Amino acid sequence: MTEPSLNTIELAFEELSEEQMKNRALEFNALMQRRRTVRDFSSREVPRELIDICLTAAGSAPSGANRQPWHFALISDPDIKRKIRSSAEIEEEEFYSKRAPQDWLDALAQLGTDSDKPFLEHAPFLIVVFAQKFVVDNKGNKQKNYYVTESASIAAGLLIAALHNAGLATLTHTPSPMKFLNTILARPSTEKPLMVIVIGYPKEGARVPAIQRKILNEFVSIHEE
Ligand code: IYR
Repeated sequence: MTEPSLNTIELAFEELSEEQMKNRALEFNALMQRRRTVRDFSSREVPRELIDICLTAAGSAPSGANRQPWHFALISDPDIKRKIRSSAEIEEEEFYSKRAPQDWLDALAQLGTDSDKPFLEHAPFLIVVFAQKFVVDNKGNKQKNYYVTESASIAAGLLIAALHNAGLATLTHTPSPMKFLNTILARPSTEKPLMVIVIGYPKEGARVPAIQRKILNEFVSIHEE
């Protein structure tokens, strides 16, 4: 029995037959296996409503103490996109020419990435995912959040899946360091930028690296009775 003081509502659990469960699992897996990170974006417009729906889905993520410690900055303004591109390229230039150790550059070789980031300007939407370390209330009191990186990353994962499901292409971009995103987007220093999600349609004829996903037994260990 639940504590009488705890405010609860009935769980809206949808009971499925085993056959339905398997079909849904197979269908979802097939959908997700078709997701690829795209780096060549068309500037073709994307309906704004789709993005709002996918963001709403992302906001359903579980979070530490239900603090929902994420903020998503949705950007389509060309001036802001240009600023983000130019700041990211400065950092990336440093990364590729100086900061990155050789083993990191070797690991990236299969992806064909470099410091040029035209998609930051040309894709119709960018979403910057921020993790809220603290929330400051209107009296100036700092309220701490919990598991902020984990929670905001789960929300970001749901967003990427939702966008893919809606028929859009994404790129998870992580310029490093990312502090410039707080400045450009006027976000408080209590928020840590985690990643930029680039959203749009792929450029016609876009190609992606011929890389493989690990198979199940390469990333799962079984601990059965
Ligand atoms: N942030 C750089 C480098 C980069 C790093 C990793 I790890 C990648 O998976 C891909 C790129 C860039 O965006 O080019």
